[in-house]
Amino acid sequence: MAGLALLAGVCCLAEPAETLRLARAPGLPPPGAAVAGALGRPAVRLAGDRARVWLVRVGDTVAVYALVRDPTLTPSDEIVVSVDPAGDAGPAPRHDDFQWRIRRSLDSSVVYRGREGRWAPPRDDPDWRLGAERGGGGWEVSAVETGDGWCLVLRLHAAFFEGEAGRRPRAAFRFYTGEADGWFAWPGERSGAHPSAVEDAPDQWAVTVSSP
Ligand SMILES: [Ca+2]
Repeated sequence: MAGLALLAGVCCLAEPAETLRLARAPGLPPPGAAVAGALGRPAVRLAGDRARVWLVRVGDTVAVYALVRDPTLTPSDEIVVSVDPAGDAGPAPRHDDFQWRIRRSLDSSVVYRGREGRWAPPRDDPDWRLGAERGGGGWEVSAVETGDGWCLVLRLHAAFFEGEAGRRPRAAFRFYTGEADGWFAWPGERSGAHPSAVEDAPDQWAVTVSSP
């Protein structure tokens, strides 16, 4: 029986990760509703296209585009982009892991780094907010209203997506529209857990694959 239980455990651990397509593009369009036409097929689409994500590389930049249909602006509207640059897929955030918790009101956004299994804000200051800044070390954020929602572009230096020791980097996304049914996470949340649980578990994130 112990052998069977062990086998079942191995079976679940071996479940393949989702893949996230990193596309090449001739240029980076400005944020707005038009990105859907400019960038073609999204890498991620959620809840009947209520939320879409594209991951695009141009030169030394990898840009995350997210387009959300959310007509009602609330202070808690947010898009969370989590990246595991080394692709070591820890069960909890590690030192190489980054998380951008971007609010629709950009000033309220927070950038976290993994530290000893948790997400730590800059200088470990729980009151840290982006304020008037729009970037930091190797990243830059912009967002616009689209009429029926908003569009985010997070430009990252390609070093965030180089991987390490043959491992591909991983990433995950989570959206919140301020409504009770407005939580969307990708990859899928752990069964029975809140959609936000996946952003604390790099081993649940999608493996990036570059398309030619
Ligand atoms: Ca909203």
